[in-house]
Amino acid sequence: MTDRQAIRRLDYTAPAYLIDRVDLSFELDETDTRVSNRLVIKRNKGTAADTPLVLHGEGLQLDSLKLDGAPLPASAYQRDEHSLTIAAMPEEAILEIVTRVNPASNTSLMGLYVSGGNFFTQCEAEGFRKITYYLDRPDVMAKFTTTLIADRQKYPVLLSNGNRVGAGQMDRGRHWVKWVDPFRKPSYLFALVAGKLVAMSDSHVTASGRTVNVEVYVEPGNLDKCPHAVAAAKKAMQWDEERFGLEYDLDTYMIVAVSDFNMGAMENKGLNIFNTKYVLAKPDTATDADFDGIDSVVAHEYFHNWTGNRVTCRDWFQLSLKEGLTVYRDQEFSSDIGSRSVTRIQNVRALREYQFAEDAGPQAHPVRPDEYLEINNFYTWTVYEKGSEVVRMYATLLGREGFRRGMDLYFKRHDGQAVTCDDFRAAMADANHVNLDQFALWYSQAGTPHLDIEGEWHEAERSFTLTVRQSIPPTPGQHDKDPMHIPLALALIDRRGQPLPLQLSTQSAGEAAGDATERILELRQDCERFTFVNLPCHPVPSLLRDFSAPVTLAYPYSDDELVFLMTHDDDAFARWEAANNYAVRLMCAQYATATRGEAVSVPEAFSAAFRTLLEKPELDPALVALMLELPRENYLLEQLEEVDPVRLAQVCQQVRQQLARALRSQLLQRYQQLNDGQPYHYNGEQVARRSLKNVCLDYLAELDEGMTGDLLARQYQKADNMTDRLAALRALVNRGGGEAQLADFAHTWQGDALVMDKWFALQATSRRPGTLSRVQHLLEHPAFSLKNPNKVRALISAFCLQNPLHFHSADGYGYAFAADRIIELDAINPQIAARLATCFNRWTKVDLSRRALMRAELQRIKACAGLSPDTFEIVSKALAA
Ligand code: B3K
Ligand code: ZN
Repeated sequence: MTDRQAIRRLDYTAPAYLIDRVDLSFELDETDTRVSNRLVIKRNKGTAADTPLVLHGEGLQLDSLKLDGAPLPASAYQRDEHSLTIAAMPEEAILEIVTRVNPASNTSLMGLYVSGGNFFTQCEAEGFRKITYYLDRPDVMAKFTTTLIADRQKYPVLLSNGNRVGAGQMDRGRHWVKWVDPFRKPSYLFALVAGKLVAMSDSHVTASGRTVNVEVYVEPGNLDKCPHAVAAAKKAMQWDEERFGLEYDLDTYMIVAVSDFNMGAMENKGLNIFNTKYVLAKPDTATDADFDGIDSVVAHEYFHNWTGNRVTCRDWFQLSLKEGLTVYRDQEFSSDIGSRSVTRIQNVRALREYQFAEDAGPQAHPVRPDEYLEINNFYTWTVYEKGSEVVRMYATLLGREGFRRGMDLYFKRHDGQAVTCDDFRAAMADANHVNLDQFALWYSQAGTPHLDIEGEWHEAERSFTLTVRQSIPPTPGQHDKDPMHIPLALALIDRRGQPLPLQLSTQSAGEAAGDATERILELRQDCERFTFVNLPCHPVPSLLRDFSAPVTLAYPYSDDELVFLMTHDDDAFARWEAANNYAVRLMCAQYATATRGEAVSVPEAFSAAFRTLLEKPELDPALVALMLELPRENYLLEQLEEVDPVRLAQVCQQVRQQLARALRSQLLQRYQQLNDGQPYHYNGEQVARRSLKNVCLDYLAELDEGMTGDLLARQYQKADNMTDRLAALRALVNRGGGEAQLADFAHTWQGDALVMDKWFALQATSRRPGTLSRVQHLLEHPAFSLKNPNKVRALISAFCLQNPLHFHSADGYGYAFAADRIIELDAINPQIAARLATCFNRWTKVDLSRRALMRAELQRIKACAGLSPDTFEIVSKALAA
């Protein structure tokens, strides 16, 4: 049990006191760091004079406390586990607080901690209170000055936010560096780094002609893995100037890589701290997906400088204000520097696999949540990815220029402020003189809206009527929902694949009609009808083009219509979607077949559709690869009820095997064409070719033939890059072999933590028998550590969240393993434990005997004494399902 009270959005009140300036001084020591904190505090307007000052603080040893220069007697203040309260405060005061912390013992990786002998901080959301007493809330924005004092030899590099204004030598072999951040910021954006680091530097000249230094700091020996991150930062700077007119505002933009980090990266003002996974890369250690990931995370953190830092959140319920918007911006960046359609499909696929499941399960919450026990549990797929879809819908409704007008107004109104999602919506509405009141429901209603659509052809009138019904499923705490404002992009396609000019029956002669072949229908009611007139023939509708809204959609397409759309639709997303729908339909049907005890059998029409894709070399190989990749088990599980996940995984494999047999010669031919021996380059064309080549390889690996074994072994051995090597190794291991290659891989890469993460993950997600005992064994491997979040994600989370076949083993051992690890991790790092605990979220989806097993494990976790609020919140919500 936890004693924590839920925090509610509607209880928000403005801060009673504000902080104008903060002067921090750190005497860094691994086990005993001294933090001196001088605050210029003033009472906020409207605060009664007798209101006490309550500062946040956790795990701090208090050395001294002075108010306006005079030591405060113990009777003048109170302390408890979470706060320091001073009863009598003048209207304005200078408070000097000296505290001590032990960074070496901090395994939560929040606040100040040590990793690899260096110091790092992580303050978002509420980590600053583990460094010093403070008003640790985002609507208190202050100017920070930071002086770092440390041993010169052990910590030659001393970094903090803003500009470096001074440095010098001190007694006992120490040195100091002073930093001033000219911009007001909330405490969650504070950062310091100290240690033995080296930097790769470059510069960017902004549109207005200022030179900005770009510096990427890593541990010595890693400089050769920095160029991609440096280039990504420069591209992001250029892009934000061109697309949004936003320039960087300090002289130096710093990125520091650290291997112990709870998430991907953190946008601290001027000093972004990154998980090494999103910085370090070269072709023989990083896959194409890793390079993509670096581009998008570097861009994301850089973009936060405006959307998050210059304009920040009033309170943590508004988290999507910065996260949804910044994800939208990084997705647009990736679309512009790479392939727009591939980026969109990948983003939508991830949204549907993870966010839709979250929205349908016990942790469902609105994009702007209403309450939380632990805010760190709300850095979710809903706040980030659904939030980004909400931002994308503004752009869809208002057009690119309209969206830009809204952004310009948002910055004009709110630069330097802490604001709300409603402020953002108001800027979009006001800049475009439109009413977005109903659109507010996207922030307050949880659950994925569903559109049920029917089409009717009227031969005599040559018109086509679409009837669209919307509904939103109930979610925890929200039963009845109101209809939402949903942009539905559509086209009507004739039998030759030509999109037809769209004319609505309601359209007046004066309205711009003409030859537009795509329209955005703005849905606002439970049920609406749209009739398109003057059509030459009965069309096939292409619906929700480019995934214009985060909804599920049902339209009674025939199999033939799906095949038609997957080859003819002019919208790449819609083509992929047709292929995906067809595959989901096939696999759910085959699962039902298997459940009846009958044999799985892939109809020839389905193989034929895939064959066509393989036989057209003119198609974009990246899109073909995405269309050939079958929907994953976790996604299919969401489409079914009372599932036996092991049977589902077996059906998926049988479907893959049958497809591989039916398409053997086309797969082999395409593989050979694409395996052209070109030296590795990370560029769009090569990435696309490699993706299709490795999808072909993966299918071929299903064939029980010596030929495929040789092919895999050869690709593993000959590869000049990690993408190809890892693809071959994964397939070898899935076939139950690859022992020699696994050993070779570990031997080669034992000194590279990120590459070893791939080695762990590959074994944890393997479908070969005995995977759980292998994973248990690997917990003892010298390269594994429960204290390192990347390792936990690679081995434990990968097994529990991405290996349904073994996690859901009928004996319940997978569930017991997960629960044991969650309990163990909770004492080390509650955030990581809580994240892992989401592997039990969908326990009501599986069959009754598994349900009982999962539920029992959830109860076992919940009953543990001293459980963190993080894990408690996730587990108790799961049990309430
Ligand atoms: N804002 C950080 C996430 C902080 C997570 C705190 N538990 C990274 C990002 O979204 O850019
Ligand atoms: Zn972010």
